[in-house]
Amino acid sequence: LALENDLRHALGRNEFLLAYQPEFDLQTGEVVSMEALLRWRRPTGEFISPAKFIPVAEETGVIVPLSQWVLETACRELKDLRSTLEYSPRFAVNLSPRQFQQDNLVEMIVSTLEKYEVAPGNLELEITEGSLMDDPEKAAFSLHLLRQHGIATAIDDFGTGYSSLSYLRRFPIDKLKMDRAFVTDIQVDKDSAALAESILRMAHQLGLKVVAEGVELPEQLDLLRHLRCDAAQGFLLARPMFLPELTGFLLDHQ
Ligand code: G
Ligand code: G
Ligand code: NA
Ligand code: MN
Repeated sequence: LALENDLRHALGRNEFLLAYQPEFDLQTGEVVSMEALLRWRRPTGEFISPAKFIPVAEETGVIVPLSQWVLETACRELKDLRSTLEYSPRFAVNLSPRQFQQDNLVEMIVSTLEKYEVAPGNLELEITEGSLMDDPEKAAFSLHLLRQHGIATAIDDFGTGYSSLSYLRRFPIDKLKMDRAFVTDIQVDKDSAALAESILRMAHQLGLKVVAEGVELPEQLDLLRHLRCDAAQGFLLARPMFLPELTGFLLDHQ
C-alpha cells in the first residue's frame, strides 16, 4: 500500500505537525486546556486526516515512534509557549487503544515530561471507551499508575461506545469529553438535550468534569452553560491552530 510506505518515511521527512484546539471553562471563559491534534502534511501540501492514517500506523507499528514524537513535540512546543506567556497551560494528547495498551506507556510519558521539564499536572491523556474495555484490568492498573504520577485522564468521544456510565466508577479518570453527537442538535431537539443533561448529572455525581465537544453555535453554548456543563470545545470558540497562531490567540485571551 502506498499510504503505508509513505507513512513509514513521513517521520524522518518531518511531515507531521501538531495543531492545538483550546477548551474553555464555561463559567469564566478561561482556556483550561488545549488538545494536541496530529496533522500529516504531504510534500504536495495535502493534509491527511489522522482518522485515516492512525489505523495504518497501528497496523504497521509506526504508532510507537509516532506517539513518542507527538508527546515530545507537544512538550517542546509547550516550553516555547510557556516562555512567551509566562504561565504554563495544560495540554491534552490523544492515545489510540493500542497505544494505551503499550507496556512501557507510563514510563515513556514520565521520562519525556522530565526531559522537557513539564509538570505532570500539565498533561492530560485522552483515551476512548474502547481503550478501557479491551482489557479493563490492565486499563485500571495503568490509570491508577497515571494518577499516582499526577497525570490526568479524559474519556474521549464519550457516549459513542458503551453508553453506560456505571462502568466508569471502576476507573480512576478525571473527565469526560461528551461526543459532539450529543451537542449537534441540542438546541432544537428535546431528546438530545435530555441525553446531555443526564450525562452531565451522572458524571457530576461520579465527581467527573464534562467537556462538550463540537460546539458550533452560540445557542448550544448557552444551553450547555445552563445545564452546568464545565467546559466546551468547538469551532465556535476556537479552531485547531498551529503554534504561532495559538501563541497569538492565548496572548489575546489573557
Ligand atoms: O483532528 P481530526 O478531526 O482530524 O481528528 C480525527 C481523529 O484523530 C480524532 O478522533 C482524534 O482524536 C484523532 N487524533 C488526532 N490526533 C491524534 C494523535 O496524536 N494520536 C491519536 N492516537 N489520535 C489522534
Ligand atoms: O475524536 P476527537 O474528539 O479527538 O476529534 C477531534 C476532532 O474534532 C478534531 O479533528 C477537530 O478538528 C474536530 N472538531 C473540533 N471542533 C469541532 C467542531 O466544532 N465541529 C466539528 N464538526 N468538528 C470539530
Ligand atoms: Na480527542
Ligand atoms: Mn473527542
